Amino acid sequence: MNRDDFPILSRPHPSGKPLAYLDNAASSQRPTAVLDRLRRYDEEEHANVHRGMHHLAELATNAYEGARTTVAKFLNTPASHQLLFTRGTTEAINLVATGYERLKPGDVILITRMEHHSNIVPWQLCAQRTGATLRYLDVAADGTLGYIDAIDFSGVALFAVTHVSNALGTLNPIAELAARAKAAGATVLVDGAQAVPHMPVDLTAFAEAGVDFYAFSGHKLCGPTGIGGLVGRTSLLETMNPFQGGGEMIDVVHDDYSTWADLPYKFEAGTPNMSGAVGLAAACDYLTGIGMERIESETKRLSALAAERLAGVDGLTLYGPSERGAAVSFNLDGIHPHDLAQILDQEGVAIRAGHLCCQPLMKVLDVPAVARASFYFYNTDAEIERLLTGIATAKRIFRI
Ligand code: 7TS
Repeated sequence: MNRDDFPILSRPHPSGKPLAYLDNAASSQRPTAVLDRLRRYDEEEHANVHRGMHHLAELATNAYEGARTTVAKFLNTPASHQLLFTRGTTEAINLVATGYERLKPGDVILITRMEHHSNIVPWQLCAQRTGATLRYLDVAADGTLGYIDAIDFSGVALFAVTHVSNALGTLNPIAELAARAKAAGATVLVDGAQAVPHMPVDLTAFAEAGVDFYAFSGHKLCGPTGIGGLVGRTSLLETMNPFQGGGEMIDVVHDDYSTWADLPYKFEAGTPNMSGAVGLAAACDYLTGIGMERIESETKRLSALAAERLAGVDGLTLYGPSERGAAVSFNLDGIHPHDLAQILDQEGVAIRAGHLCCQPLMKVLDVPAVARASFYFYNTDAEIERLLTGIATAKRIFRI
């Protein structure tokens, strides 16, 4: 679908074979619409935002604030001041984990064993600083969080969970989880890095269900690197400490203390990533043009097809639930995932291998690493067949 919009997908590959890019969970590619918009911003609209009194500063400010409105609308955010631009998901979660000062000794921070390190390590640091206790929710054998009503949220002050697992592809029932956590009095943060690229996300509905913070990255949804965001509940953002100090985020600077600017600027110290925001907005417009429902069904179709084809390979273990997002992880008996990835690269097929920044999950799976193919709407059935052919080649080379 829309493959011709992505120049990089037809670039030559050193193998002499066409590129089959199956590493979209790590980063997606950028369509011409986004590349053109970035170039236009740089050639015609760039200056520093909010500061200048001149024409270009006004154009840059309009482009940056226009981007906020577009991205906020893409996620159906209740109000655009609730969208803070960050470098990505990692920075968004760190912003909450360092600024959310209500945690105290005895409070529980609950996360799950399927989290990416960026939704684990900031909470470890937060627990060490505040004296709160970090607790893990287990992953059931089927790769889900199991029966939601059975989760013990007692004493949980903060619950952080991924919307979609980057390793298992698990689609977590966020509204249900948030409602249960909220009923127990917890603040709820959702890592949306693997969800926003692939499905319509309605943050107004999520906020009503109990989600307080939602983090995402632009580079996984056809946008540039170095830009993403955090959408937060206004009342919490207003009472949280700023993440960084500097220009733009202050109201008045006295000798010994300062007062803060209104939202969202309180959390956007220094010159922001204007071109990144503009590129991200162009990516949102591009995806909206295709339709997020269409994107969701195409990605699910591709990952289901890949899972079905992989399940038929002798000696292959597939991880994750039967209904998945875009990521399909597996291991082949007798071949380390790194070796497999290298052989596939020689066939022009790009996958990811390793712990996928999910070491606690690797312990649950009892493996040091996995191989992962991850899809986006521009992938094809033929690329899945090339993955299968590459796996057959690897088995021949390793004589298994
Ligand atoms: N959360 C999830 C669920 C992710 O998949 C990732 C990146 C992040 C957070 C961090 O996002 P960042 O943009 O701030 O780096 N995931 C991957 C991956 O699966 N392979 O490479 C990066």
